Amino acid sequence: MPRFLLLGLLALAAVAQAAPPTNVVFIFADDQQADTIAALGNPVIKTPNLDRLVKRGLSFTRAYMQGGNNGATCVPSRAMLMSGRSYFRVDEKLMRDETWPHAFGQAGYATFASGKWHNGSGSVGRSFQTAKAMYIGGMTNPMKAQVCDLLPTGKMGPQRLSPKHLCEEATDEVLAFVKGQDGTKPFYAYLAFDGPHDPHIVPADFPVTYDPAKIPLPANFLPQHPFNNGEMVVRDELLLPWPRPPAAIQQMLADYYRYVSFLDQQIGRVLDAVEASPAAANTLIVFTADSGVARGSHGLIGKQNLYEHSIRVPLVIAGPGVPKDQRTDALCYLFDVLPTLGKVCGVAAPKTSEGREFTAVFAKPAAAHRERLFFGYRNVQRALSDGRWKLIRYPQIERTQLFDLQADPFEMMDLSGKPEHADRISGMLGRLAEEQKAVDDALPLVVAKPQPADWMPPTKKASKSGEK
Ligand SMILES: [Ca+2]
Repeated sequence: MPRFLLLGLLALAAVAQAAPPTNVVFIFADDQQADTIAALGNPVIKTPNLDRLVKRGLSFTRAYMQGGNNGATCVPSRAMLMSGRSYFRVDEKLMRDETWPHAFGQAGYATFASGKWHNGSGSVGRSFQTAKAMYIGGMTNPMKAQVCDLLPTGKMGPQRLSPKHLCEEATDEVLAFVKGQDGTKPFYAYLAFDGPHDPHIVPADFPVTYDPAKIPLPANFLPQHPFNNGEMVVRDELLLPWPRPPAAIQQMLADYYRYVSFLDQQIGRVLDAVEASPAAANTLIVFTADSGVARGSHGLIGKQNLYEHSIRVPLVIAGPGVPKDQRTDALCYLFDVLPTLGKVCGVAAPKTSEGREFTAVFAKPAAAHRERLFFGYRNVQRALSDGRWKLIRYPQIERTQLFDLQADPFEMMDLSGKPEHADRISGMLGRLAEEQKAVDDALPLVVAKPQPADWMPPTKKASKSGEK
């Protein structure tokens, strides 16, 4: 037998024996709180399709985004996700390091993206082979979004008005990509919604609505944050006046939940399409978000803080090798997710990725992942959590909060003044400084001249700063 024929037959035999490669469909929401999924315990919201995904997969109750360096926390969060780099080292424009989607492409995957991109138009083509209906900017009316496609040159093409709600249009494009796969290559599809970020606009005929009067205020609602956290008048905080009007919070939650339900409908279309495709058995589906957000909790509206409602994110993973209808409270960062998918899919990590893969949690949901998590927001907030004890430090005002998340998941009882916790606080501050040192975070935890912690709302409308 000629040698080339023999080699060809051997190669065919190897293909026939190997398990089919694993595809990925990655769905990414914008500012979606971790507790906005009905199946995970929210008694008000309607999310039948996320509930389906929860039943099919593993839900993470302690997945977090690590921080932000301005009001637009979308930007570092997405850069961390794509690159696997931590907040303190990530290049927000994604022009310096190789990204994980690029690594999937290098490993033979067909890679595709649609929807929101917030890391500069130059980096889409560094990450994905194909991209359609990409929205490059920060905040928009999703019914009037300017989108563009990636050209074969690797640059973004001209902008055009999205014919539908941005999230629906982006979903259409992902469905077309998934349906167009012929099985010759595994695929990696990324669908990034521009919601439920405000403004909370969905098509007028979307049938799911919520009665604001029936939406409970957050358990940790306050009319005003009790002290100056260093970011009191950023854009998001100016969405509602002080003291925060309870009825306005309820209306905001009603609109926000409606948006989540609209996204849930899009997610249902994706689940249906994958389930109906030849790739159904070998596709991982991931749902997560770039951050949470406050909706009246602690007197805050935005995500420019390190409370759980703002940094904890929903994370559900379903597919081959992942247990069904299970929960895990393993601690992880968002930037651990793509290293995990890389491990499952046999994709080698980019050299600069720092995330740690957590496939051990798939095998055993009770397994631990990270021992502790470290968070930062600008030069005004740092935090450390081991899952139970959480310390937030506000260096500029010489203030520390300590919460027992087990007894007080809503962070309502600051224990920092209790003498019995003095050793714990000094220990945690020491570990916080160690975490800072490891990533060259030079922010002093103690400043020479602290500012007053007291804060009064601005009397006239403050100038808007930051966005997204
Ligand atoms: Ca966001």
